[in-house]
Amino acid sequence: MNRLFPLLLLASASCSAEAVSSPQPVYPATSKITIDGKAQEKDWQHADWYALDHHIIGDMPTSEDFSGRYKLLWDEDYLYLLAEITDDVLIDTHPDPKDAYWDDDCLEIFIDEDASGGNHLYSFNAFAYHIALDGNVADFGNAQNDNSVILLNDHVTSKWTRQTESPYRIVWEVAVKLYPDTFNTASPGDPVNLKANKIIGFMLAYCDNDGSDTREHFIGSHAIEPVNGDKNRGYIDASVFGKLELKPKTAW
Ligand SMILES: [Ca+2]
Ligand SMILES: [Ca+2]
Ligand SMILES: [Ca+2]
Ligand SMILES: [Ca+2]
Repeated sequence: MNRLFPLLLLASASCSAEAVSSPQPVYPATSKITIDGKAQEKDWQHADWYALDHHIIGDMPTSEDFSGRYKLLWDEDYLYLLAEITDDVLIDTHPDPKDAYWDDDCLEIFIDEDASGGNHLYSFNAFAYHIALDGNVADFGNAQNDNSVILLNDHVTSKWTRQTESPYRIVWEVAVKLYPDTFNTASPGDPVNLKANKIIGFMLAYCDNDGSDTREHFIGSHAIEPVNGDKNRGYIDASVFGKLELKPKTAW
């Protein structure tokens, strides 16, 4: 066989539209990840950065106003996220964690455990975990109205640290349990055990407010095709998420 053939195949694949939507590889942690808002684990040092730079709502901020990037790892029990966020003003003006949580600064992690895509607004086909600065985790429940916000604090463990001077560089470390679409609040069931080669629907975003009535910027990890000019589709439609592929054990 021509030794160049696999290379040529690879080159042509990298030019195809399919390659653009290739899953992001996520490598397993080789030792315990401690959720302390510090990226001191050697696995974090090895993992690749991904940009958080796709516009969803508002204008594009300057890098001091908001900028962000993230890394991912996994083990049997958790998907781990390390987000490095720069934000000039940190605010949480809605003390009720179920009230307009998207208009406070918050990190939003979208998870579709089976990468099915599709509507998840009032179902658990996928989750939109809004992690507030105080650590509360809010999402819509499965009642068909806007008052169905529930807290899912036991799905997500998080801790952040920051620099003392603005613009603050925040290191936000998160462990997420992945629940299947059979989850419901009456009988939650168990989160799935993660395994190599699993494909997961995933997107990350940051809601940045620095003192306005509503959030000033909403910036995400993946480009979203607008529907009637609206790119804020992640909380409704899991089909706009990207995909992750959990990779087998590595020695880095
Ligand atoms: Ca840590
Ligand atoms: Ca800001
Ligand atoms: Ca799903
Ligand atoms: Ca802010």
